[in-house]
Amino acid sequence: MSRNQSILDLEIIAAKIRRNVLDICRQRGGYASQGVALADITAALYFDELRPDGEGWYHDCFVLSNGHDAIMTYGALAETGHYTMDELRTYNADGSHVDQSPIEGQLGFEITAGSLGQGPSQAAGLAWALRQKGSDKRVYCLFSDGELQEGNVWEGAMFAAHQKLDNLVFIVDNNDMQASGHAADVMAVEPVPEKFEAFGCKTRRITGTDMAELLDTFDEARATKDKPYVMICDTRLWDGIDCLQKELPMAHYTAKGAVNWDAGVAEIEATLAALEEQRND
Ligand SMILES: Cc1ncc(C[n+]2csc(CCOP(=O)(O)OP(=O)(O)O)c2C)c(N)n1
Ligand SMILES: [Mg+2]
Repeated sequence: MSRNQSILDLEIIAAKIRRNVLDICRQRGGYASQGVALADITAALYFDELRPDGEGWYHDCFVLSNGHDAIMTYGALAETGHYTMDELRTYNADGSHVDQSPIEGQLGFEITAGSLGQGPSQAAGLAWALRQKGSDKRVYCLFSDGELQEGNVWEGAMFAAHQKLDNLVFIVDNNDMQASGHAADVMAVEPVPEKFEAFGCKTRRITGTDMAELLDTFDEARATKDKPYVMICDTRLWDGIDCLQKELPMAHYTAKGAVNWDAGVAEIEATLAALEEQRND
């Protein structure tokens, strides 16, 4: 399929999303490590995979299940122009409408997702309803490895496979991290692909940070018939900003004073400059 954006263009957008995430979170703290790690997935989704509806929004649906990862959506929707950075800098402030875990109806958010584990089944229901209505809309749902420990996720997978929902893509942020430590230590979730395969889904394990691989995976998902598709993305917190990954590798939540934000910004600015130079060559 011909792409809307080149790989390099998307990598530049991902770097800008990472920069936005730092800018937003450094004000009062936030879920910066996830937003940074998921920037490539977010760039691919909002700038290539989700089809525009011609009215300023998207024809396809993105369902965020792990509400705290809203920061990745905010970072991207600043680049699309749906939010301003001034607005987003109120993230985590009393009285701000830019919630850390948004509620249904806020621009960019299909469901209220603070209570984890609810997204996959709601996305499966949405995909089923759209198919019943004869719609060609596709549904993409991001959820986390921590959520894999919840039964509702597997009920959603079972339903989606039984209904042959090939308009549904699950994107798992398989970062081996949950609030209280490594998922492998708290309650192991692996082998993730084999589990979804056993439920009747088609799967592929990827890094989640390689743009060419991401685009190829979305292509494969679109070409898959009669099965839901599951992308298992082995991201690691802070992927794309090495100095912060070294400084605070396990940071489910990043407090305002926990990291050297200036160093992170300097590194992402350098990455962005190098990518832009490559584009101008
Ligand atoms: C049903 C439910 N149980 C517990 C929580 C508290 N909680 C918030 S984030 C989180 C960690 C979940 O793991 P994951 O989403 O993989 O964390 P991340 O990789 O983003 O750090 C937990 C347990 C919650 N929000 N909802
Ligand atoms: Mg996790």
